[in-house]
Amino acid sequence: MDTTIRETKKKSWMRWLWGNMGGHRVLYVTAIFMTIVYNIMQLIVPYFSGRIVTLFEESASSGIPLSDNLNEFILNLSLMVGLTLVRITIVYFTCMAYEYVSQHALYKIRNFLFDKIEHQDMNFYNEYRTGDLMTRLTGDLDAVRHNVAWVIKSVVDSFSLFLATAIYFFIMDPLLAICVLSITPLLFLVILRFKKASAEKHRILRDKLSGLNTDVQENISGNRVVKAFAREQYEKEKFNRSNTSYAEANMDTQRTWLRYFPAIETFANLLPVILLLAGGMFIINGRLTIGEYVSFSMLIWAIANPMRMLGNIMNEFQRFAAASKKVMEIYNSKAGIVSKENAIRHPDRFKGLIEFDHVSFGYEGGAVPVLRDITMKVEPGQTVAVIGETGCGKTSLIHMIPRFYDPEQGEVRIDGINVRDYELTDLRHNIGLATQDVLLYSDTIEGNIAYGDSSLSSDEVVKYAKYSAAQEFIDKMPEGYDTIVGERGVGLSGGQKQRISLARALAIKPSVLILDDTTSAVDMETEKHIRDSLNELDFDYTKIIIAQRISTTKYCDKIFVMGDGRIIEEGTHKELCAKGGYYANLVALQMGTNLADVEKFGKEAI
Ligand code: DUT
Ligand code: MG
Repeated sequence: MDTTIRETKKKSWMRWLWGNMGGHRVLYVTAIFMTIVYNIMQLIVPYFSGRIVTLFEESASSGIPLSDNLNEFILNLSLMVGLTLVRITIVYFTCMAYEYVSQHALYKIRNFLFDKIEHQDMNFYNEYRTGDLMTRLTGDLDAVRHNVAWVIKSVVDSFSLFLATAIYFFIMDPLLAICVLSITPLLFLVILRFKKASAEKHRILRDKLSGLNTDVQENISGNRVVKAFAREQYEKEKFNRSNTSYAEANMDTQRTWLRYFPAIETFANLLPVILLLAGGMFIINGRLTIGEYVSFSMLIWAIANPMRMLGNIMNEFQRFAAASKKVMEIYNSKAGIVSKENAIRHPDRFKGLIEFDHVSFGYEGGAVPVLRDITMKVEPGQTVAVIGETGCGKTSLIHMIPRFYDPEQGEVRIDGINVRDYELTDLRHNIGLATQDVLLYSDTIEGNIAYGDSSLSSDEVVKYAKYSAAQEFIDKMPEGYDTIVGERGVGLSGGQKQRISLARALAIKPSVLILDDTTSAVDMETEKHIRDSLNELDFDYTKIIIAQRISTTKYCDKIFVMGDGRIIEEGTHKELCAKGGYYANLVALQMGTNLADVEKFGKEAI
């Protein structure tokens, strides 16, 4: 894994969450404090019940009727009911506060993550699968929110209730308290062992879910390929395997919980038994009053429940731990390709001088270098072609200009300045790129063309559609420029998509236009139309065209022939024909003539 895109700084999850609660921290701390308060208030009912029973007991033993003590009875009862109402109100507002803070933190983290993902470089996208990233932004984030709203609250709940009750027990009768609390260390031991066992299970479960999501995502976006090869059954079985594996991981996680659950439950249930035994004996020997015993027995759940809950909390916490690790990895990641400090601002247009100076490059994890010592120069306003067999590195070459990747050696310069020195957005705003794989958004055709510049008027959209020979087919569509295309919209042909993508690249009035095989799917006549209209554009720009057809390259000012990551030939159409090398062979092949004729033509033409 590349260390350049990974920030090594490790923050604990607590500090990380705390950092994301900005603006709501006081509310969160208040909620935690109020959680402690309302848990202490849980002692109200048992306490007053005990006192009321003592009142009954005293009136029975002294022979004074309860009616004489009515005021005290009513006071105790009213306090019990009144304080309980106060407690319920506190519980209500506290729960709301947890929910509010957690939703805000989630909102903040989600926005931040989206921004992080948006600004990542190509290496990041090569490394992470879409389904996995989607899982991080949805399921994992929800586990994080659940931790803020529920897990942390439950921990505070359990510990404060347990502690308050334990203290209350000690005040009433230390010996009985020790009897009841004697089994708590055993329970903690069980929970610690459970924590160890469940952490790994949750990690596996989380990875299986991500695998499942990736399968679904790939099948939806690649459905055409599945259909073309009639591989539905195969994909169904593959998905079934992922699904089974996920279900099994879920079962396994549950089984781990169920293995420890009986022990936790048994210890928790032992408490009432101990209370009955010890309390009964203490009443018999007069150590405890009935009233105190009532308080004790009403509070036994307050000791047992937190213990029971602890297992559950630990389970949820492990789910959070597995998820937060994934979320924090993206959160703390750093894109390798960013604007450097004090980068040069260049909001204006470039003149368009492009130079490659001994550029070498290889993909991460790739065995061989893809670009080897490339040196080339494109003058402002020139139109140059890059041609070469498939896989020779043409796309990789042009990806160096908008800094999709940075060279390992050498540098790429625009107007004499290393592209690394420019502010990244300024650099990219100046480059119009029609990529080899056309991606259109689920938007109208107009929206797609105006993607790089939302302020574009409808007239301008039409103008660029005309330049890219898209106007005609758009006009024929039922809703014209308002037709929704892309994933959910009307389907377009490969050539139509290419033309919209060209219009989109032109619409930003780039000072450098790069066309990566953009006219490969359009017919010769349309290609000519595009070529002619590109010469009519009302702004100066440098054009780099990757093409396979001689009909495209022969009008260019210069042609660079690439082979195996190097520039193997360069010159004009005529010069290269005369040379009798790779290009001349290609001409002969595409024109249906022989090499000798091509060479002859070249030599005569020079
Ligand atoms: N390559 C990678 N990772 C990538 C992209 C490409 O390893 O993300 C490899 C594949 C190939 C080489 O780099 O061996 C050059 O690829 P490029 O896409 O630059 O080739 P091309 O000249 O544009 O080929 P085509 O004409 O098929 O578009
Ligand atoms: Mg390519």
